[in-house]
Amino acid sequence: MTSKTILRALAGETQAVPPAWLMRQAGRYLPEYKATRAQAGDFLSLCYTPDLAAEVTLQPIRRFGFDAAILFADILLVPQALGADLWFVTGEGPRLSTIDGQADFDALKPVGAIHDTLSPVYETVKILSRELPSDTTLIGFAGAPWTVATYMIAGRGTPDQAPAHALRTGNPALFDALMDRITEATIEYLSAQVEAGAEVVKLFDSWAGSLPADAFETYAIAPARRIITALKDRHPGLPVIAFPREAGPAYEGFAKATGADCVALDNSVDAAWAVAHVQKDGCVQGNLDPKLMVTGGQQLIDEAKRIKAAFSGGPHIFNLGHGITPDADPENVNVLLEAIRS
Ligand code: 1CP
Repeated sequence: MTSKTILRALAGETQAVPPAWLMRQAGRYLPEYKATRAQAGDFLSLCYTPDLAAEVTLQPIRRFGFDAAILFADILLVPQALGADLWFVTGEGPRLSTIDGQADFDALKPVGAIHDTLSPVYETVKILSRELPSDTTLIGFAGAPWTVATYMIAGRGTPDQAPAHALRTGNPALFDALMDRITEATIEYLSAQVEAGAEVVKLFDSWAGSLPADAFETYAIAPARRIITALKDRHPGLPVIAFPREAGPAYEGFAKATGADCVALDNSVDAAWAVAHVQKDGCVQGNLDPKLMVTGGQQLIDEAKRIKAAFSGGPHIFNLGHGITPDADPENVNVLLEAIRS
């Protein structure tokens, strides 16, 4: 049996102390991240410079001793590799060229071309698999097709994903062709990460919750199933974490329907409900409110202990319900880890 506690949880083992990592654990709440980012010049240069991307991935491991490291990259590198223009506006977020009609889709590159852009990411994975401590699990990741499509269609983050919904219902043939292209690219991208040394992969479907019930199967479940099936065919035994954020009642059955080994829960999900309806099928990850990493104090300790206790009867990976925010206090990470490890 492996000494890697994350792999043990993903294999279905119940552990007295759940292994822990945090979404966005490499990020702007850490002064050392800001320093390395400044050295890189901008966010995309950081993503595409393997030594620096590996450095920021390792920073939270050195500082806090998390049980997993997540590759430093972004879900929007795949659209860029497919030919979309991508840039980041400081203080605002990502901007991309949009997909408005057939001509924009026809201008995208074929799936086989993605490695030309993404090969530095695989180099980062190789560095990390050499340099990580032997008990730290390396997680690779990609965005799920629906979430990636929302950014490609709108050209930016949107509160309600309205442009993607308009294309989905107004021009389903074009929308489905785009979903297909992203799905196939995601399979090749994650497969290359695994070949480079990623031990687990995670699919981030951050906007799954905006899909109406009658579209959830087609655009959240089916693409995840296709990706997970293809990856497990090529890499037997590869553990996969799926994060259909804000899926609500559709969290139930998601692991079985997609083949995921673990479902990550956002912080709107009630733990008692999740134990009965999600953890019954296997490992769950989550789901502390990221705001507590800002406010800290006894409330952070109590909530961490409550979540640990709630999921203690089955396989559990401790995490937040969404990414840690730039205003979080790094000292609260120590408080959190002490609360769940003591
Ligand atoms: O200024 C900066 O330094 C950029 C902030 C930042 C960071 C640290 C962005 C821009 N991306 C990242 C890294 C990142 N993104 C990781 C690295 C590993 C880690 O977790 O430590 C990961 C896994 C992601 C995933 C990601 N990017 C998601 C899915 C998860 C989620 O948060 O819902 C999404 C939606 C993105 C797009 C994106 N990239 C960056 C921003 C600010 C956004 C959100 C944009 C928006 O919707 O407005």
